[in-house]
Amino acid sequence: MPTTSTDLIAQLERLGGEFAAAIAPLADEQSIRAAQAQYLGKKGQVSDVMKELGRLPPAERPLVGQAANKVKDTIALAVEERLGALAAGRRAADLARAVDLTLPGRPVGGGHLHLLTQVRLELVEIFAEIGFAVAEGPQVETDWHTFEALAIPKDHPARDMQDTFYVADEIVLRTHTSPVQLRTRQTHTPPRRIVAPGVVYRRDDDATHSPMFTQIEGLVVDEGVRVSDLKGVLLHFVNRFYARLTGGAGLDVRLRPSYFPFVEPGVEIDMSCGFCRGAGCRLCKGSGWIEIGGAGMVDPDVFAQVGIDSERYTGFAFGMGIERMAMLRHGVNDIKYYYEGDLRFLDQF
Ligand code: FA5
Repeated sequence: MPTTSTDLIAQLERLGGEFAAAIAPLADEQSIRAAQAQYLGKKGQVSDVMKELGRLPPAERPLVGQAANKVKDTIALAVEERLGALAAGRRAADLARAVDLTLPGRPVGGGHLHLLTQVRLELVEIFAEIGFAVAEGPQVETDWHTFEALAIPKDHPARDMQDTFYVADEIVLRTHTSPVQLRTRQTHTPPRRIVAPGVVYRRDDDATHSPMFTQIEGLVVDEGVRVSDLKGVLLHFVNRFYARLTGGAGLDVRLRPSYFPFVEPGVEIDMSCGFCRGAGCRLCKGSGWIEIGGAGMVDPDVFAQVGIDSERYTGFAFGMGIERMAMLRHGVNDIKYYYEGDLRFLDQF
């Protein structure tokens, strides 16, 4: 008997009707997709019916094509509905599972501030207690602010002490926080007391030196500021910062003549060793003193650079390494521990 379009349409409609029943017992996506392929795939039952299309008079073919499209839609819809029903079933089962609301919660491991951040905030607080405000400056800095205006011209040997990363011709990664002194003096008239904590960069790398580290700069400009004021501020600082280590026993500060081009006189700051109370130990190399930074009275020429009257105003500045201060207080023996992100180290603080 010749195939008619009515036969083919009936077969297609039957397939569409069968499909939903065929997948009703299937309980996972993989078998549902396999069933879908059995109907709609290249060798599937719908394709088998469509192979007969060629035997029909051309005028009847579009009707069968339409019926085939309808079947495909019916099957796709049935797949979607079945998968949706399975997902809803899973959700309901999850919700139905007994939940004991009285059980204590699982502890969530909280983070905390990095040791260097903790120390930086603490330093700022200690200086704030005696009237210092916080100032900031850019890490990518001009050569002028970093060196020239601090009396360190291009051929000055002091540039060798701070091996520099250059970003462009006259632009550097600041090698110290001292440029913030200048920026503050440019924007604020005296009297002024600031601390400037921040990241600095040098071509340096060993157990106590890192190419990126943090310093805290201090600057006081006022009438009648003297070296004894500098020493008083430093004494306040070391005794507050290291109090936990020394159990409150007083630490001393010693200013040793040194050279920084932008201060006169320049000094190296030493504090008495908190570990051996000055008796001499491995940490202080037997000397009883530990170096913590540089300082000095601001050179009148440097004041002149930013238009401050050095007949009327005097000032002091200091700069200390934050990593080094934290190493001393917390017994950290390699500067790299700060930057490696190892939780076994970080979680101790
Ligand atoms: C200076 O940087 C001067 N700007 C300090 C200063 C400020 C002097 C104001 C006078 C007036 P110095 O290069 O010594 O000085 O560095 C200060 C401190 O930074 C050092 O004592 C040390 O604690 C720390 N430091 C220096 N280089 C490194 C480094 N590569 N890694 C870690 N800490 C460092």
